[in-house]
Amino acid sequence: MNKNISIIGVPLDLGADRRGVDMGPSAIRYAGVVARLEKMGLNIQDKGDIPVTRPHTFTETDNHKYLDEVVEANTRLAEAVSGIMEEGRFPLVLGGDHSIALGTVAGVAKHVKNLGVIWFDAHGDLNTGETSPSGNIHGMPLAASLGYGHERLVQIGGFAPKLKPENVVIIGARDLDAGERELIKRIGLKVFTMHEIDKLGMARVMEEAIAHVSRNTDGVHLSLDLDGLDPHDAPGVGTPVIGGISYREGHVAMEMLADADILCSAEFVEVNPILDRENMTARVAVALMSSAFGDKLL
Ligand code: HAR
Ligand code: MN
Ligand code: MN
Ligand code: MN
Repeated sequence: MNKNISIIGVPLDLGADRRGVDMGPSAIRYAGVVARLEKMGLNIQDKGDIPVTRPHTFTETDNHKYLDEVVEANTRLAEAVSGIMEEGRFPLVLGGDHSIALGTVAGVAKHVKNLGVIWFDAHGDLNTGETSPSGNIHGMPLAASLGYGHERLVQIGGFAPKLKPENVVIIGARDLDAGERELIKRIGLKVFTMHEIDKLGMARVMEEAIAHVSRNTDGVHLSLDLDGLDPHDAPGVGTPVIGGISYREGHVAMEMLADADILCSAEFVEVNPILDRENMTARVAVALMSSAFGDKLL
């Protein structure tokens, strides 16, 4: 596993159209991410935050809120992540709303020929402008990375698609819109909903998920939306959905990823300290990161 990690924050909330998640990177740093990972013997470089432009007024383009600003921030992020990959380091991106996956995946996919993705989320993030009930771009990044949706989102980083459907798994889904279900069936996307986690257990789900995403890939990106966890364990998120992944299930999932040694990049998104209790969700994010990087109890 790559022990040289570069952290980059993205204080973006425009993709969620809700204030607070822009403070996610600060909350995660306050929860001690750098010290925790350094203690594990990892070489950590904190590159600070990507500049995000906040508009004076609300804008919407074809059911995409703040399209210009989201594209601008993600274009910058894609360049920064690509630079980190070029240096041979592991990009660890702190969100910010989940629209930042557009930039992270673009930056990573530029350097990994067949990129696998594990997408932990209560949601599918598989909407397009046509199917989105909200116009919020954080509900669209997985679709766009697969090549579906607004051309400006699909083309972030200057190439498309970034991902093949057979190299992607979603874990923890429990709130999928009609258009998302339709796309999942049409392209045959592998989804482990809460039903499979309840029935099989997280360990079995992770065995299958890891086998699926590492079969024909050269590296795997972890995109972890904190709302994939149950709101009891991660209350500081903008769109909580009851009945989610427990802290312990998330923890063992991360340990299994570390043991499989397949990750090339990761992002932890949707931490909203305004809605949180005592920075718990940021602290959960840091704990999950340390497990994903191989922290052991003994
Ligand atoms: N599916 C809904 C939409 O598109 C809700 C998305 C909520 N978003 C996230 N992303 N936090 O996972 O608006
Ligand atoms: Mn999400
Ligand atoms: Mn979500
Ligand atoms: Mn454990």
